Amino acid sequence: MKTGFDKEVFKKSVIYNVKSQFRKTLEEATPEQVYQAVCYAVKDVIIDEWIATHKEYEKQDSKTLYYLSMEFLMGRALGNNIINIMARDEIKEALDEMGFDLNLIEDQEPDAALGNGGLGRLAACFLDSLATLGYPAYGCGIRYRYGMFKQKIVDGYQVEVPDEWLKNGNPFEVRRSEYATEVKFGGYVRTVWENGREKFVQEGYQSVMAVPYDLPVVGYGNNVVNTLRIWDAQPINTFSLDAFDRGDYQKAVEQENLAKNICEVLYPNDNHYAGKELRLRQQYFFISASVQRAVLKYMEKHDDVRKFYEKNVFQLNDTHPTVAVAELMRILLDDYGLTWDEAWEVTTKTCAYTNHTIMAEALEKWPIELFSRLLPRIYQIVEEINRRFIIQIQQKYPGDQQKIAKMAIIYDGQVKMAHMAIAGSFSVNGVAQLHTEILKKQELKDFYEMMPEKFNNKTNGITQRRFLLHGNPLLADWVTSKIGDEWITDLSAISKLKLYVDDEKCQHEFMNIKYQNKIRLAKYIKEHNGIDVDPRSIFDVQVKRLHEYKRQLMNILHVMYLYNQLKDNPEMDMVPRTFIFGAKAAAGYKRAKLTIKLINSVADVINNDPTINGKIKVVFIEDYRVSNAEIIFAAADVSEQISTASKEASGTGNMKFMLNGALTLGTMDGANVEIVEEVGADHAFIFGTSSDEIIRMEHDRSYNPMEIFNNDQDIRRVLMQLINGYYSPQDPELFRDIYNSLLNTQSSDRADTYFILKDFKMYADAQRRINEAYKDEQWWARTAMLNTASSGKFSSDRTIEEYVRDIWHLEKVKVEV
Ligand code: F58
Repeated sequence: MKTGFDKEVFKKSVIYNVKSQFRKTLEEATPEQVYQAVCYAVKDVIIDEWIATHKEYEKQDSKTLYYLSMEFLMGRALGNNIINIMARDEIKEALDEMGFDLNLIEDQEPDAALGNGGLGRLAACFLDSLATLGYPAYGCGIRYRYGMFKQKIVDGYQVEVPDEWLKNGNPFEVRRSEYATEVKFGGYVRTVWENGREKFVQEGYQSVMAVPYDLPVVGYGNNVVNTLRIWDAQPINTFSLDAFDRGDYQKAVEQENLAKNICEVLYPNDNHYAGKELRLRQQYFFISASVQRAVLKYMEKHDDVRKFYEKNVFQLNDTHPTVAVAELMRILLDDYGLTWDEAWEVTTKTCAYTNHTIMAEALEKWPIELFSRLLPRIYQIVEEINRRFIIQIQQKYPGDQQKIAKMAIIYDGQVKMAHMAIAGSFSVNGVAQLHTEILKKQELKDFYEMMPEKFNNKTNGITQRRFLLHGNPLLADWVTSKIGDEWITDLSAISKLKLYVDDEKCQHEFMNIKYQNKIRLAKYIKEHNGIDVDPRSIFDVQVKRLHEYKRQLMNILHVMYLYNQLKDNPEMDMVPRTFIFGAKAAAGYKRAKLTIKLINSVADVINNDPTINGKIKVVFIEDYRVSNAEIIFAAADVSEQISTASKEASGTGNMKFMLNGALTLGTMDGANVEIVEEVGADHAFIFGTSSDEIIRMEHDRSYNPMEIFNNDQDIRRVLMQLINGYYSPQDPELFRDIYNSLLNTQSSDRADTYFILKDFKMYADAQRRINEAYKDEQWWARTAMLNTASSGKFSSDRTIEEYVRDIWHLEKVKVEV
């Protein structure tokens, strides 16, 4: 237990901050201002540890990880920071005494939503674990002015509202203008001869200043504070008379606009890449700045850049940061004069790549024209990397043109980022066992055959500090009262709960906590949706980004099917069920948005039908995000993880539900496979076509959903309701596109691309099994507890230790203050 927190000093600090920041007394201050003042008071505590941590890193000359990622989905900082400095109770008390409720103060904070979904949240969990385990690490990303849009539901439709998360400033950030770095775009490359050597100079370029803002990443109870460094873009010279005088008016305006645009907004696509020039600019912007800084920092204390990799490792979070391979090459070649072979050795010993998806539409490919125009020097380097890589392929597979076609970095007029990431890295990892196997056997088969030693698996994880300790305080306290608090920093210890799963009193306590959390969520739903839900009903939850492969459609079709059954047979024996959805659809993803409308339309009809006695309720929670996710996971009975097998690389929501005692209803996909392995097949509801079978049907195109439609009247009835106005009387054609997607072969797409009809009856059967199982209260309580008790593997602490052991080779640092 950490000591040294002084409640009285803290109170004075809050009062002082309200005064100095807002010229107000505590009584006059708005809740938002009190929130800010509390943050500044907490920051005071953090700052000393932050400084001490970096002093220690320097002293030990530790190897440093740079986790390069376009996305960090951090959520709120205050509550998490308070927990991690181990001052939650004291701060709660202090605020109580001052007449404030900590929960309400926390609610003032906007989520830092600098990410889309799983990939961005994984990065945030990793930072939490790295700090808690005491590993020297930076997160490097972009300080988007607008994060993930806020979702409003208007008349059942998603409306995107800009996320002005920085409107009132960010109390925890520190602007580090002393580390501002120039990043160059465009122009051309001139070759000059200097001391008998070819030199490459980029000329006629436009540039921006990258200015870093540092955010503290507080480790749990260990005085370690790491840094999330997010870069902002500023014009090199603000639009100035100077330039105007020199006739450079146009250039000055352009540079100003360039800087304004780069960090404006996060691209809100999940599992789909936007081939936009601005996106590539964003990528190069934060990578160039981060890599330049990393090299400069290293050279401050070392003299041989050839040994850079001994003290630094870059983890590429998907292909988005892959330009780091070429940027590091550029710096080593052009700024430090290394030979190609020397530079390549350093680069390939520094970079490691994580793959997060096998979805073809997520694989980044840039047209050569765009790439070479925007990054002329980088493109030259990529060409040379490609040339040499092709020679390697030819040596290994003489005369095999196919191999070159499939593996080249530049091919068909495009630069293929995944291929460059693999060629330029010493490690390539998938994010769950099944996913890694599919990479090796299917998607990246040729690469795996050529360089098997690079491939490895790192099953994802989540931080229990946010998703249990912070999100579910009732359960967290209960767990601690049973088995001590070791689980907070070593989740494997949570297995000690297994001792209690047969203890009836414990079962009651566990389910009572679940019930309290369901009341909390019901209250949230009432406040935000105006819908009454019964906390005694089964809370069946699917929250995640909206994507066809995740099959929210199958879920809502099943609700329609169940409703039909109930209408036919009102006496049907069924435990009341609340189907809860939460999902953002990419702004341009029409079918996903229509699915949201369908869910809301079905909800309207069912929730307002008095004849079913409230046996089914359907709720779509608006603006699903990290902060309300914490409340949702804590309250779930059933965790819907129903992706088409092979498509969900891992999933991480599945782990958050499990930790909070929900039972998984899922396909054998992603990390579900490992969840079932841990908890046992009898304690989850597994259904559906296997990934092997799906992959086989994709190849032989043998699947025909029309057969199912013709032979199954329940399914036919549900699908007909999509086009006969049952849920959209004013516009019967409204859901035609969804109907078509399941049955009609349009253009190149196969009908029912994601095998919804194929799996539907198996899904309905699994749902029936849940209905029966829930009636056995004791079985359910035991199984729910067993899920929590079996979730130890899914801590991001475990994941990070595996990355450290196999890839990063970092050393733990101890910090005393
Ligand atoms: C997700 N990918 C995977 N991508 O879908 C999920 O299975 C996995 O658990 C998670 O990564 C963490 O490994 C994902 O979230 C994106 O959001 C990208 C954003 C940028 C454009 C391409 C998709």
